Amino acid sequence: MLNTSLAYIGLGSNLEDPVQQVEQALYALDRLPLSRCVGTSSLYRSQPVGPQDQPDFINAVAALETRLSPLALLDQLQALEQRHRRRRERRWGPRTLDLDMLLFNHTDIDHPRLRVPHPLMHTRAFVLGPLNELAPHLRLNGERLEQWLAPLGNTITRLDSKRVFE
Ligand code: ROI
Repeated sequence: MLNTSLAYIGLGSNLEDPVQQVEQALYALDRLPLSRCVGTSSLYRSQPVGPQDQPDFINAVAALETRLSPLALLDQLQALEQRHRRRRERRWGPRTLDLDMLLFNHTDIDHPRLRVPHPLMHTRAFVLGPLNELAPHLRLNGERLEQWLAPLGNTITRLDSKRVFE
């Protein structure tokens, strides 16, 4: 594809068969307009960060080649969340599908609807772990992902299944 950007998308679910929610969303990302999935991490299980009175999460990260603008991609991600019957209820509560734009090329975006790099990604093992599997060369603020991961402890478990788009 010409004029493509590379975006990294974080996926998370802890309701209604989370493994299936995440696997279906990985396929759906590959079918977004002007986009294709060029890499996916394994799936990872972890305890909830934030309120503990909710089920464990399944997380993954996908690399998406896209000709969409960042905001057009955000619209597509939010529409996909809606198709997974996501209801925005309490803050940091359980959800059927959460899609976060983590990175978009090397662009910094500070828009009322969208901040990229995702402002909390360097504090979250459930994002950094799968991202490091998929793109170990990436750096955040000049530091390798492993260096951001080290102080966070070993809080995520990799599952066996893996989806690849080629
Ligand atoms: N905790 C984990 N482990 N994984 C998530 O995807 C996740 N998403 C969230 C909150 C509720 C902050 N905690 C999470 O939105």
